[in-house]
Amino acid sequence: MKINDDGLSIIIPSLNESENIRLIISQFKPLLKQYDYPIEVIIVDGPSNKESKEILYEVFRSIGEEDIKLIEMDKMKGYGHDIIFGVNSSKYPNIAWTHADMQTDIHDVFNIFNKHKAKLSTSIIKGKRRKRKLMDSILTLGMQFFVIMLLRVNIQDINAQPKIFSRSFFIKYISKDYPNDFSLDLYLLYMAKQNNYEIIEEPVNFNKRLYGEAKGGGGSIKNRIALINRTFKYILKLREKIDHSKQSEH
Ligand SMILES: Nc1nc2c(ncn2[C@@H]2O[C@H](COP(=O)(O)OP(=O)(O)OP(=O)(O)O)[C@@H](O)[C@H]2O)c(=O)[nH]1
Ligand SMILES: [Mg+2]
Repeated sequence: MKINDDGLSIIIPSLNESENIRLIISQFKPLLKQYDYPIEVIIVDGPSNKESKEILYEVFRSIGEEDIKLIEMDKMKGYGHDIIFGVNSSKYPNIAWTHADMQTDIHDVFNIFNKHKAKLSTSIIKGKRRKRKLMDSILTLGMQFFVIMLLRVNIQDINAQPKIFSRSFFIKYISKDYPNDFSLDLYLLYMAKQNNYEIIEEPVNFNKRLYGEAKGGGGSIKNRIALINRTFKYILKLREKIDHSKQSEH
């Protein structure tokens, strides 16, 4: 049936997002029935702190919406692990992930999907953040440089949200071997490039975090250094994997 070919599963990882959860759910709710395709939203919550869990339960008690689901992780397994767990629990042929930090406008997920959904059999779609702080843009460009030098692919603004892709791409290239941490976004885009998928970028605004704390590369200098360190290690690991597979081809 045509309508189900367009269905969209949206996975949202969250960890200690406190009031952001209330905001994100209240923004999603009116949008779920607004389009002519089915939508499900899956929040995958890590072992969040007490304050965040209380808000989460309060929101879900009064949600009255079966298309918004909650999955809770009892242990800290990582951003990548939790997103993939959410994807594996989802049902529609098109998949998106975005963040619960309210820095990416959730309308972007739908606007971008609506505009490009016909191209998902050969493309991955992602946001590209505009109007960022100079320091953040430099960090992003630095990462892009290392990726070009070491992996020989040009991927821009790796951590911009949302990411949108088909389930067939996920099953073929992502589901079997993925990083459990914040490198998942890089892995997704790298696998797209490696397998000749086009990466389509759409400009998105990137807002300031109002609640909760950054766990990835944003916020403090310490976070940024940790992100550079982690990403660099992961790029080297990916490179080793490529060298290894090239050797075994010969
Ligand atoms: N389920 C789950 N969610 C996570 C985990 N780590 C981070 N998140 C969520 O993943 C998203 C991205 O994390 P952020 O803390 O915003 O990291 P970031 O975007 O690199 O940092 P900023 O640029 O400051 O926002 C947010 O929605 C987090 O709540 C985790 O281990 N498990
Ligand atoms: Mg964030």
